[in-house]
Amino acid sequence: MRSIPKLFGSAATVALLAGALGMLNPAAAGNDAAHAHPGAAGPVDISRSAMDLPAPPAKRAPQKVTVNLETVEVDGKLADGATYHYWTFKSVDEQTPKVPGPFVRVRVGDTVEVKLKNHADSAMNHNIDFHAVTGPGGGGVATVAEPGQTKGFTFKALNSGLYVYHCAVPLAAQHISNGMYGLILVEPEGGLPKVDREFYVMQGEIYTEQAFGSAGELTESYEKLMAEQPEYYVFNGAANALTGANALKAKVGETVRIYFGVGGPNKTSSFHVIGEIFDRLYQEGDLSSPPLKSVQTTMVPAGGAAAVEFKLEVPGNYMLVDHSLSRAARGLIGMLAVDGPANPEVYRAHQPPAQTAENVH
Ligand SMILES: [Cu+2]
Repeated sequence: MRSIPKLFGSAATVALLAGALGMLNPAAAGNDAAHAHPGAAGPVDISRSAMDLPAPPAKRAPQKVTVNLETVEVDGKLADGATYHYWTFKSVDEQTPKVPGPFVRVRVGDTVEVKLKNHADSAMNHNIDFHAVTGPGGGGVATVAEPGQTKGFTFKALNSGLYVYHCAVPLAAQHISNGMYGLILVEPEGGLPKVDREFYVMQGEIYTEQAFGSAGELTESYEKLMAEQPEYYVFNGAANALTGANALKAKVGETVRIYFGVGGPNKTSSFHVIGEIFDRLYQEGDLSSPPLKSVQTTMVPAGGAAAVEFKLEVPGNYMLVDHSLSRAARGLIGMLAVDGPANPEVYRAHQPPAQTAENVH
């Protein structure tokens, strides 16, 4: 059994030794065979695109759906010049593991067959707990898989809603902070209202021994995890991942929906989009009740989710934040870039905008 919490794998030990000997550099770390996923050359781009989610299903009766997932431990890019050893969920047909795990989309009444393979090269046991499941451990009890094993279970999606899934093998907080979380959407009967664009964003915390901004191969800190003092806060797995070329993109006149979840493991998010108002908010991921209207900021607990919708009237860059804003300086910032004609009736500046960081991404 490998269920005993293990905070420092052999690879991390090698890195610590190398660091102590002054040998550590990112290129060397990337070539360490103990770290690399088979076929991966060096640290992978770990951040999942916010646009990477399945299209809404056609209106249909409940049916049987299969969800095929694999757990993979892999070196990924945490920040510019910094890597981290992530633990992840990936779809079996995805080439590269990403954080968060794949967006799973079913409808209420579906019977869902879950298969979870733990990659043979894993050091740890892993499992999966879907908050959409009615049953022991949300499926976690049935899916504890040793490296190389495949486990599974079948559940009926009784409740619509937007739900978190995560690994729950002890120490669950460690598995989650290392990247083992995602969202499952259980569509209500008849589906959700049509929007022009949908996005998938999740918030997480990473507890590194090294201070925020350090270069090289960063390693996890048990003490900081227990003290709930992360060095990094991340949207979609990596610091500042959803900015620049990886920003969310839309056009003036479009309606957008953001599926937002908090993997955590520990912190509640005060989710806010600077310069926008949530026209409709599906609070707590509840898709059965009428949405709230005209909301500025919504609290999303660790292990919780919300969906927000708004129409884009004015072009520009809109920042996604947790309004506990110290976290923005620790990597927790995203951007929605909106193109299109100016709309001076709704918004106009009296002078040209200053070239601040927000305006020049
Ligand atoms: Cu795990």
